[in-house]
Amino acid sequence: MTAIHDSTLTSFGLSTTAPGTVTATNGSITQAGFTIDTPVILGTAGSDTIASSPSALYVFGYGGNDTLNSNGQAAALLGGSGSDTFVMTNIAASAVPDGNILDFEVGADTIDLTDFSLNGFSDLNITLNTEGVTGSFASITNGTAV
Ligand SMILES: [Ca+2]
Repeated sequence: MTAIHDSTLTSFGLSTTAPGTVTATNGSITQAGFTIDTPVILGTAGSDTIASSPSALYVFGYGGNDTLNSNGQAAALLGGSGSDTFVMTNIAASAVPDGNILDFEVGADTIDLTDFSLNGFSDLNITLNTEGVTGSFASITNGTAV
C-alpha cells in the first residue's frame, strides 16, 4: 500500500537546508525546535538515490531530482523540491504497509510501481481519505481494497 500525503520539510519543523552528504542516523534529529525520534535518512541538496533501510522510518530527499525507494519498508518518503521518483515495492498484504509518500507534487514527481506487475489502471485502487488528518491523502494498492 502506498499512501500519499501533502507535507513539506517545514511541516516537520525541518530546515530546508540539506546536509552535505547522505546521512543516516539512528538517533533523533532536531531542527527548528522539532525533534524526530525515529531513525531517518537525509539526502543532500543534489540528486540522490536512496533505498530505505529496515530501520529507517523517514527518508528526506531535500533538493535535486531524487529517487527514493521504499525498499519494502514502511518508511515515510519526502522528496523535497525537484522532480522526485518514489519507487514502491510490492510486499505481502499481511506485511506492514509499503512506503508513504509525504509530498507528491503533481506534474513534477513520479511513482514507480514497476514491482507490482500491473496490467493497467484497473489494477489500482486509489482512495481519497480526508478523515482524521490535516489535508488529504490517497492510498494505492494493487487491486486490493484498502
Ligand atoms: Ca528532491
